[in-house]
Amino acid sequence: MSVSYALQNDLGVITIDNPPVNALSHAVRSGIRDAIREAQADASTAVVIVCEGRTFVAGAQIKEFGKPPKDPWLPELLDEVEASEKPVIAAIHGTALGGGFELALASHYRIAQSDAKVGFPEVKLGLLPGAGGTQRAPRLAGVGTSLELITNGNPIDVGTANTAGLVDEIVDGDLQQAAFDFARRIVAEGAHCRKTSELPAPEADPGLCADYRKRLAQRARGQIAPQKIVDCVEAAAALPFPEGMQFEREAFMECMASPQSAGMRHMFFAEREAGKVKGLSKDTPRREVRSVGVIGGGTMGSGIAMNFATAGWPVKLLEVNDDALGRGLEIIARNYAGGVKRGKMTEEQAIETRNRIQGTTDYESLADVDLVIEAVFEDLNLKQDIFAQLDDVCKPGCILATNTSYQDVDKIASATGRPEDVIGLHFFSPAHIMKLLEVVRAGKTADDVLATCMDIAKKIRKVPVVSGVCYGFIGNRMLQHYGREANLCLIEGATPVSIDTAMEQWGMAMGPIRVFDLAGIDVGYKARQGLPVDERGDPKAYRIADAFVEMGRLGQKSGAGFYTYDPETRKQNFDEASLAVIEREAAAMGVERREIDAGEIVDRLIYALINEGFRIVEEGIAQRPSDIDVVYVYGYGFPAHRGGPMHYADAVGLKEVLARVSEFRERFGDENWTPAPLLEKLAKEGASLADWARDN
Ligand code: 3H9
Repeated sequence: MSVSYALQNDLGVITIDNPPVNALSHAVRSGIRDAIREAQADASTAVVIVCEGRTFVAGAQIKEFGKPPKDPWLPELLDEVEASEKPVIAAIHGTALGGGFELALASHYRIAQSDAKVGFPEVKLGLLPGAGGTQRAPRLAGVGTSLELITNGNPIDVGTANTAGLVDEIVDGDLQQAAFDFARRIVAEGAHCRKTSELPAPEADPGLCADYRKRLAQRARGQIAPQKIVDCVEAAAALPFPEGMQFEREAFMECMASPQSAGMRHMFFAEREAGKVKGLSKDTPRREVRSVGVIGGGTMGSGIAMNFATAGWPVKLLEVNDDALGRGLEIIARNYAGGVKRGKMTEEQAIETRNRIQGTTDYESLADVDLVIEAVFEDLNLKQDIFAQLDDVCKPGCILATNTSYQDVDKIASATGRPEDVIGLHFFSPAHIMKLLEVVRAGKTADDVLATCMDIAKKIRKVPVVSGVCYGFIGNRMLQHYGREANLCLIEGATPVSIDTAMEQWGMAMGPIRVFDLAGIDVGYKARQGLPVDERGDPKAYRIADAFVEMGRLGQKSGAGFYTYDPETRKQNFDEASLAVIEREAAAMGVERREIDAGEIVDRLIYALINEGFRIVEEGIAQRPSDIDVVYVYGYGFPAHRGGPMHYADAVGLKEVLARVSEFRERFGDENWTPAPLLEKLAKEGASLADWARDN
């Protein structure tokens, strides 16, 4: 039984016990309704709602979304809770989220443990609170607080909630006892059922609502739910409660039916699924990691070191000499100072955290660490030399990780006498901020090394995704195809502005040409120079970039790349000179430039990404299609509301994807556009990737 009811002396106690997070499944909703009804008829003077396990109700049961609704529907259930003739007290511990917080707001009083949190994360699922949250919260906390709470989706601590009027009392110690005492006290004081819905409507604030609409249009570009949340909160001030509820319900249903929410709900489960390694049992032993070494104090190594120091680990940062080490420590100090400035930590915390990172130039000092991560530049010989040295100095059982983006982790492992201890941990720049961590399982990586690294990833607040070994792993291997199409569109007739605008309007956080400039176009140039000409690929896909590099336009860092950048403001500009270079290179390659519309740009870039994604799935480089979605949303700025590239392919329909890929093959040739066999197979069978993933 997920909900039980008991009359305990003078109090009715509803206990919700639906692990892991007490989600409001159909059984829980029915159980609460039955319990509330029973309480009306018995000798109880008040009703207390408590939860077993680690948390109060964390929201609706997301897995039931998209299925036919079953009575009682949450809004009606909460109306019934609020209509109770005996005071209802919600006793909150852990997190009261979404529908769970709505249950608390429909209760007449809220009492919470001091470390509990409350909030409305619905917006992160492409939804809005659909059981009165947008109507009740503003009546308690006002329009401004509610707008912020509901549109950003992050939970707040109960202290803040108490100040805002959303929680009545905070307790330390035994919550249930405190809730019973509270209930008896209010009954003794003659307190009545305080109905949030009967509170006066909050004061309207059209200026603030307009401001939010504008900000959200930028911050959550293209997303429906945030705008609808503003509409609903505005309605709370303008309409009587029942009509406000009706307004909220219609907005909720619209969001629920949208592909955006389907994409974001997919991402919620994809992120949690990615942390599970197929074939690795939950009780795989872990290695103890008490200290960490990082080799390389460049931007990447410094960011990696920060992750561990911030999570509390002592870190040794190794560089080749004192100058390089000084520069690395300087980057770290600057980043932490930035954190203090942005209010992320106090000055003291920054100093304490920074002090966990110790510089060294001596490999011997890595003798006692439990995990080493190498983050030097992409040169296989250099990496192999480093791993041979690590093999000499590191203690047995130390995990030896490489942050390589492209190199063969098996070859790096072969430089040691203990390949089972070697793994890839591929961070994304800036490493102390980006959430994604590709965990590269090499041919001989031991299970306990992999399991330990998956745990560590979560402790440093990353989202880990396991990848097999191949050139570029999951993310960068796919990116090559996306980047190639961006470059080809450029030479064939598009401009940096038209490409970036098309991709950003479609939802990418940053257009590809801007990304090239940000990363530095000399990086690819140097890599190509190291290859024989016939291994560099189609020159049309890199001739323009090479021309810019040869002019000294390396990207943002040199003040110009595809774009120019104002030295003072860093404002990006696209100038005639840049266009002239593009036109000149196109002419030199014999390409007649043409108008390319946004639809073609988007489809070529995204379908190139997807087609390679199918190969990665088929080869088993990714464990499952949804892992690729996690890589792209958390590592490459792919819009979460499109659910990642592989979910997007399913949403479009694989038949249609195949048709478009085949059309591009006709127009642009086999080399870049031969459909992946798995795409062809599933499209012809009328199946989806999600179907395939269920069976594989
Ligand atoms: C809503 O409420 C709409 C209403 O306004 C209106 C309705 C009409 N449903 O995250 P974890 C699973 S929308 C189903 O790893 P943690 C999760 O998949 C909802 N399953 O734990 C995982 O399963 P598995 C608004 C859920 O300790 C397991 O629980 N609420 C749900 O790191 C553990 O989860 C939210 O969006 C759910 N609602 O974090 C809250 N929640 O073990 C979403 C979790 O098989 N949840 N699961 O992989 C969270 O934010 C976190 O789970 C929480 C715990 C903070 C609670």
